[in-house]
Amino acid sequence: MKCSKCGAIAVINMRQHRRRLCAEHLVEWFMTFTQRAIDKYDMFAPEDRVLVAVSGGKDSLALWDVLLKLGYQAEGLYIGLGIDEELGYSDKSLEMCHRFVSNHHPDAVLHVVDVGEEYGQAVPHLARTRLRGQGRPCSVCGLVKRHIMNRVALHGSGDGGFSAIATGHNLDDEVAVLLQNTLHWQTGYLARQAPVLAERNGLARKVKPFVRFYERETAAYVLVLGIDYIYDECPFAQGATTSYTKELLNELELKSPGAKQQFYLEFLRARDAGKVVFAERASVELHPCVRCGQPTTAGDMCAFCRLWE
Ligand code: Q46
Ligand code: ZN
Ligand code: ZN
Repeated sequence: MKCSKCGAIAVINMRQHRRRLCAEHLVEWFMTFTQRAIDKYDMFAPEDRVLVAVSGGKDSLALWDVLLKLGYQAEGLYIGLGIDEELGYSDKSLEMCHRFVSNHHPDAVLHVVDVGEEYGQAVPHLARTRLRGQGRPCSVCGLVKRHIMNRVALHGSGDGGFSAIATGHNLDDEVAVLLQNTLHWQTGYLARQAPVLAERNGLARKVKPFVRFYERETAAYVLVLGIDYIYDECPFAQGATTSYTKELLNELELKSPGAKQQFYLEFLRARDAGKVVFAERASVELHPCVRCGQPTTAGDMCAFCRLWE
């Protein structure tokens, strides 16, 4: 298998792009394609300070790497959830973020917020109390992560805010969510599933520069550059609906290369062209939480602050 650009040995065959690329041209293509997504969806500009949510996984580290190489002012945010489950999951993932900085970008700034240290209870413990031992901690975890990301994006670590939060969601992630939202006709979620969510009423701008990359492409990128990342998934992710949906979509992709990309991009096109209109829940008014000041829809106190009551 030869690189379509230079004839050297190709490391990846991307059937949906009709391209095979060698290591050097994969890196070049990956950076250009990221820049194109940033421009196309008008995500941020070189003068903007961008907060990259890093988990120690391949997608978020690849994103941070590319943004720094493209010359953006990208700082990392790692949220320590305190997930151990005899695997030391959180400790290992933080270690990967530190290793990434020291091996690849020694001048990069990594902000670390440890939920247990800062708020007194780590996520699994908090979830067990709140959910009375029922089910996965993911709903509580998601709420905590969103709150902290928003807080840091708005105020930084006391050093001013950021123009946007960037996350490493890739095409596989987005398509899985899209299928789930469609199966349940979650029109409110469908309305808000976009590469960019504008800033509004105390909610920071959110961007996903990798929405057009397949997961195997980000995996190839980190592999070629020798970026070390945490291979294990969060122990609570196992058996989640998303994993099953991803398997289904992989089968579809195998039979019909490019199917995932088409499903997602056509959804965005149809929505932007007004062919499908999903109304966001009308009349949801946001007002500041009496305790933390972040926006909330219900009651005086936001869901995050209520967690600790
Ligand atoms: S939500 Fe659930 Fe993830 Fe939190 S508890 Fe783990 S799997 S980390 S994306
Ligand atoms: Zn090449
Ligand atoms: Zn609050």
